Amino acid sequence: MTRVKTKLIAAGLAALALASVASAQAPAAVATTASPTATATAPAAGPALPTRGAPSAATPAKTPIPEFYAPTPGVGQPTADIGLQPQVTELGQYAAWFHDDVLMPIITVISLLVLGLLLWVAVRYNRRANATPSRTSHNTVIEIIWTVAPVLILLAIAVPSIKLLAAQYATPKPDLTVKVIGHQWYWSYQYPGNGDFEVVSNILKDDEDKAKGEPRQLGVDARMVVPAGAVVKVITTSDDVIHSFAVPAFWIKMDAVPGRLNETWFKVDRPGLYYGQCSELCGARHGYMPIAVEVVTKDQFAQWVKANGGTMPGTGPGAVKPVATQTAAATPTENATVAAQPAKTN
Ligand SMILES: [Cu+2]
Repeated sequence: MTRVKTKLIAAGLAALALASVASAQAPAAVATTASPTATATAPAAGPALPTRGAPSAATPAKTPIPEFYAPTPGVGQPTADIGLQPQVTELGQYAAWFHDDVLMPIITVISLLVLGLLLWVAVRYNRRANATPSRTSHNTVIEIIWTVAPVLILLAIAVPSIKLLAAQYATPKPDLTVKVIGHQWYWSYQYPGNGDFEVVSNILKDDEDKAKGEPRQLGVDARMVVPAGAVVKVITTSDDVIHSFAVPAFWIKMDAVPGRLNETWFKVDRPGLYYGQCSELCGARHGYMPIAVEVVTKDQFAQWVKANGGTMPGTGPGAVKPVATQTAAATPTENATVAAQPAKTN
């Protein structure tokens, strides 16, 4: 054990020494770059290094990508009020009711009851007020009450709670699937059913937010767009570390884990702009990868898909072509199998 300890201490000391060497060298490096010769050659040094998340800025869009809605104050973004954001999905409304009208009253009543009991005991049964205490050690009635009452309360909470949990994980037949990919530190959205185009979404600068009237640090250069009234299946995954895709007004939060596909869903009937944020600490710029989901009408959605170079299912050439090739390729094989089977069984 002592040998291991000594080794650990030695390793620690070595690391410290290395760190101090590195910090001592750092100012020297800065001084070199700041020297007049370096400054003079700097403009001819070559193209700037590409930054991660730059592709959206680098690829010029052919058609301007339309944006349909401005943010509504108090909806789909944080407010100064205590409590949940106004919910715009059915599940969110159920969850808000459960929180506000079931859990909060139960919690309040229990807290007040316990506080009352404590005060009662402290006042009525202290040494001065009750000099000769009772020797009671059992009381069947009270013991049954304090066992059964919590069980009933827990059951009353468990039923709506499990119902909500189950509904969150039971995606109805989706009208649209969006694959959400977390990156350090931006989001990208793929639309596999619409020609598989991808939207890369980066945070806006403060002055850009101001100019567009978007809440600070929540505006993005390319929004995730979905049609109103459609069941949207969201598949989350990640490019690097664990992120979490969360939009509070939709009551959704799903981890985006590298190498894994997670699933959640939402259906919003009211068109508008709703914001969220990455909700899993993912590194230095975790706080700067906002989510902006724009819920639009079906026509607006088709327009947006077209502007991104995608196709609507069943309309564009991209949608028809694979189906036709598939049928052509599949039919002879299927026929062959069907024809071969009776021969084999006989
Ligand atoms: Cu993140």
